[in-house]
This record gives sequence, structure tokens and C-alpha cells, in this order.
Amino acid sequence: MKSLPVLLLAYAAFSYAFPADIGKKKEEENMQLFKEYVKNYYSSEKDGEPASEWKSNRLVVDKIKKVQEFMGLEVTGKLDSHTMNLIQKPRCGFPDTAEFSTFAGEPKWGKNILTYRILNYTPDLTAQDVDAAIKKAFKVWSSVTPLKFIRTYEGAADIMISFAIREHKDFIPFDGPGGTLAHAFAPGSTIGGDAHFDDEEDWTLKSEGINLFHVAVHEFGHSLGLFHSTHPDALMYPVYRKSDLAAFPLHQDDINGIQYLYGKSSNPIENDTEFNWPGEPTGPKEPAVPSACNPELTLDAVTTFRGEIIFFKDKWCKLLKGSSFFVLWCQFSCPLVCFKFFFCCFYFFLSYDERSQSMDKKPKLIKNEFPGINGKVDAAFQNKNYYYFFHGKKQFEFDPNAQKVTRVLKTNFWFSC
Ligand code: TQI
Ligand code: CA
Ligand code: ZN
Ligand code: ZN
Repeated sequence: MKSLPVLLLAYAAFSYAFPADIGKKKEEENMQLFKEYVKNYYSSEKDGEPASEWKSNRLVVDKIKKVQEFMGLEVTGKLDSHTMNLIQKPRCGFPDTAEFSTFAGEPKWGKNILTYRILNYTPDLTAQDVDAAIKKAFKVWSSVTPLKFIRTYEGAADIMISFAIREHKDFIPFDGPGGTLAHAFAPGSTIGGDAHFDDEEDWTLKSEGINLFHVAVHEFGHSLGLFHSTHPDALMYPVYRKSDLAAFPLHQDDINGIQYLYGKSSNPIENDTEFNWPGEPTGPKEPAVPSACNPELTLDAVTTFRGEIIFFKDKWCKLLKGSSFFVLWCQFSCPLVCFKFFFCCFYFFLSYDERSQSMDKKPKLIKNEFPGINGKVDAAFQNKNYYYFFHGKKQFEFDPNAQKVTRVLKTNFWFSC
């Protein structure tokens, strides 16, 4: 280690003297440009990609090949001059691997505050239920974009919402029960943005019949400028399926699509204590979404899954990607995720070996295996080479190699507050 500054100096002094070194420098620059390019335009790999993906030579070569194939270049797996030329050309900002799509010409609203008006109601539901479903449907989109939706009661609104049957003065008649459920117009003046629902459908707020909330979120996706997605799990995929009423309805692909048009959220759901999905069984009120930045925050469980860290609090499940976090499928309906990797129960723990897919037979005492972790543990998880134990508002970073606690952090340390 001592010789490092000397080596760097030597490198600086000679780097202009040897063409081989100039070549090496250029190669590094090219690699940097390529990484940037992949990050920007190959969006499925955009977020939370572990740095290790770039460490293996074979994976880098695979990526180069993928880009070359997509751009119709000779597939060499090397950053040759053709590839570098294309990478540095001006291009459209649309990601190459996105599955979402927009309307031709990419129409979108040129403002972030949009108005909507509900012109009439379906006899299938109460007016209050319709109002609530529509409001929540807008909230889904406003939670991931800078958009805000304001309800108006008279005159023209940007998004006029109505129930209609058969011919209803837009030359796109509805077709009776079944078939088309609703339609919406891309952003624009007059009829642009408007959403019509076929009142010969059986509108519900449950999983039987046609769920108004689900269809409204999809239609408003169109009203905002999204076309259909080819990703089968996306809400903008043009096939109706029974939705999980407790889950956040958007897929990452829908979020990528809407954020491509309008940018990221300035009003995330976690700031909203009133968020309840419509159609949920009524009963005791759901707990408010805990604020991640509250220094008093305590956690119920933490786990890692596919390189991401997932935090559980009450019924809410937060997903952390890189340094920015957001609510994903918020309700605690994912036992599979929770049953991976690390089980922790107060003073004892069980570990799960991923390779042998087996669980410890007997619980071990935490304080024996992890010296320094003495109190009751709320939750624990592993990240890189450290274990993190949560106790109330604090967490303890434990280095298993050194067998000791290396840092004491606030519980909300991971939420970049
Ligand atoms: N209605 C179509 C839809 O909104 C109408 C439509 C067909 C359309 N092609 C379009 C609208 C292109 C805009 C652009 O997709 S639908 C679903 C889903 C329908 C379908 O009645 O078939 C939903 C309405 F995705 F489930 F199949 C809502 Cl959610
Ligand atoms: Ca119909
Ligand atoms: Zn219509
Ligand atoms: Zn559609």
C-alpha cells in the first residue's frame, strides 16, 4: 500500500511517454462512456444495478454485445470505433429496452397541475365510491410524478370523466357488455385527456366484475400520454386481469414510462397519511404509512432480496434501491420475500443457507454468536460484509470477521434522510 503514491506519480510522469498507456487511458474513457450509455438507455438495468455487474469481464462483454446487436452493428464484444461512434451520436432519449410506450408524437401535458371533472355516475356504485376510486386512481400517478390533480365541478376540465353507452358523440361507440371497457384520449385540447367508461359493464370495487379503480388507473395512464406496454406485468399491458387489490397497482415499467414523460415524484405516497386503496375490506383503519425520516422510526423486519434491501414496518414494505427509496408493493403481502435469508426473533435467530436451501434446526442465541449485540433485536439483515441489527431507534453494524460491533447508526440511516 505504501508504494501507491509513488506508483501514481510514475504513471502520471510516463503516461504520455508510452503509446500503450495512452491506449489504456482511452480504453478506460470509452468504458466510462459505455457505462453511462447503458445506464441511460437500457433502462431495465438502470436502477440499483450492483457495481459487481461491471467487475466481471464476461458480463461487460455480454453487455457490449447486447448493445451492438440492438444497434445493428457487428457483434464483436469490443468497444471498437463503430460502437464508440454510435454511442457518442445525438439520439432520442427513449430507452432502448423499455417496454412501455407513448403515443406517436409523444403528446403530454405541458403543465403539472391538471383538473378533472366527473360528469355523471354509474348506477352500479354509489357516487361516493366512484369519487373515491377516481381520486385514488389519480393519486397512483401523482405519487410517482410531479403531477397534481384537482377536481372541478363545472366548466371544462383537462380530464372530463363520464359513463356512457354505445354511440356517445366521439365516433367511438361502446360495444355493450364485455369487449371494450373504457377508453381515454391522449393529452390535448378539447377531448384530449378525457376518459369514458362503458356503462354496460358491471363496475365494482372488488375483484369480481370490472374493477373501476384498476381500469381508471389504466385509462388515466392513456390520459397522461402512456400507450400500451409489452411487459405482461405492467398495468399498461392491454390485458385485463384480476388485480391484487391490496397492492400498489403500478409496475416499475409503468413508473419508468410516466417518469420518462413527466419526471420523478415530488409527492411520494409516504408523506400521505390517508392513503388507503379503494375496495379494501372496511374494518379498523389501516395504520398510516410510517415516515422513514422520523428519527423515532423503529422497524419490524428487514431482508435483502435480489440485491435490494427491503424494510418492513407495520404492514408497509419499503424497498431501497441505491440511495433513493420508495414505496413499492406497499402492503405486507409478500411472505415469500420475508421468508428469505434471515430470520430474527428477539434474542434468538435462525439462519437460512441459500445454497443448501436449508434452515438451522435450532435457534441460536444472538448474543453468543454476535458479541456486543446484547439487547432485544427487532430486525436484522446482511449487506456487503456486515450484519445490521436493529434495536428500537438504533442499529448496530457488526463485522463478522472482526467479530465485533463497528458502528452504531440511527435506524433510518438507510433512507438518506
Ligand atoms: N380499452 C382499451 C384501453 O384503454 C381501449 C383501447 C384499445 C385503447 N386500444 C387503445 C385506448 C389504444 C388507448 C390507446 O386499453 S379496454 C384494459 C386492460 C381496457 C383494457 O376496454 O380494452 C384496461 C380498458 F388493460 F385491462 F386490458 C382498461 Cl385496464
Ligand atoms: Ca363494452
Ligand atoms: Zn368515448
Ligand atoms: Zn389501454
